[in-house]
Amino acid sequence: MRPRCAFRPSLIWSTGLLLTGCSGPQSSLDPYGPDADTLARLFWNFTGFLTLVWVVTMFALLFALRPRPEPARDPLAHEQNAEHGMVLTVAIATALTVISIAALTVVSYGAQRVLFSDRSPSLSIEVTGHQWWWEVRYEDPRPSQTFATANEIHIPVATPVILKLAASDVIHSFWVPRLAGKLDLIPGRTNELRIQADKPGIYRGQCAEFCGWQHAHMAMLVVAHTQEDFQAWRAAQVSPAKPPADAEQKRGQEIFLKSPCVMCHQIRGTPAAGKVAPDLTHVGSRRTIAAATLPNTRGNLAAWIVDPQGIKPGVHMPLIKLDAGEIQPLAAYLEGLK
Ligand code: HEC
Ligand SMILES: [Cu+2]
Repeated sequence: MRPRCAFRPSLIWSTGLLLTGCSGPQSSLDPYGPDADTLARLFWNFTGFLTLVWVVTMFALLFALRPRPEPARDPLAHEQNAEHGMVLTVAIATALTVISIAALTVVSYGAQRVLFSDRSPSLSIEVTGHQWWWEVRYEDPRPSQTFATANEIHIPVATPVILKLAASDVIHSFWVPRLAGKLDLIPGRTNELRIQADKPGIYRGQCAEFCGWQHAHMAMLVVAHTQEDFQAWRAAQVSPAKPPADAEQKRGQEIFLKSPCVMCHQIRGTPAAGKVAPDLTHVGSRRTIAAATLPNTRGNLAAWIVDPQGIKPGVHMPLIKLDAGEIQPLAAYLEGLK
């Protein structure tokens, strides 16, 4: 079963879905996992309570502005009365403010406790932010079971997953609003974020910290599968790249292997072993390329190879001179790497 984009049929979020297509609404108010749920609830509790505060304040203001009778015969006594009333009002207002802020602090602390509680994760994934793509590495005690992919994080549903967030160049920020809160990726240290999806589906996220020119083109998809589908996906990804299926793909592979592509990109099962760019071993299995900038089609692969700088100006992939006849086989080969 291929996961579809998850959404709830409510008016606001369906409108968002129409606007954004299958990427779905990226809204933290449309939670699909326990931690995102805690955050959404925190937001609504704050909003509800502060609305109440606003209404009470407005009533108090109207009450204070009400028309009042002229001072009676004894102006001094009237003034004293008024002053007494004011001191009392200010005292009550101060006390209510302190109580409110303390209550909100307790509620917020409670949410933190839930977010940082121990729910022993069964899977941890290393996510490294690069200008401007996400490296996703599935570690395993057995080196043969370790593999990397890019811009697409696959997880099993209903399972807490720990993401070990790092950065290779500048600070990025990881945010998939429907699954969890936001956390920075900082060069030189590792931050841990727990995500969990309750339903199979595709959840879009993006970098949430300005990280340079193409920051806006640094998105990613989290794909949540049932346990069996996840194991099948993992088994497929662990395996080395498929050999070319026909003459055109074979020619594409030859072109790839004799081009500078191999300096940056890895395709396991071939001599290409570059480590500074997305692993292309199973690039054909991904839904998008260039950090969710383009749908992954043969046409877009060809367009990307012909002019990466036109699609993502400033991107760290140079324009490589290829003959016109070399583009099609190359794109066919990459598309075939399912
Ligand atoms: C100097 C290093 C470098 C070279 C050489 C290079 N690339 Fe890239 N390539 C990158 C980087 C970096 C990215 C990620 C760009 C981004 O999304 O910001 C990338 C992205 C890609 C992607 C999209 C992958 C994905 O999953 O998003 C494809 C396909 C690709 N390159 C193919 C090629 C081909 C084919 C060649 C040779 C003709 C090549 N690259 C040469 C650095 C390089
Ligand atoms: Cu960014």
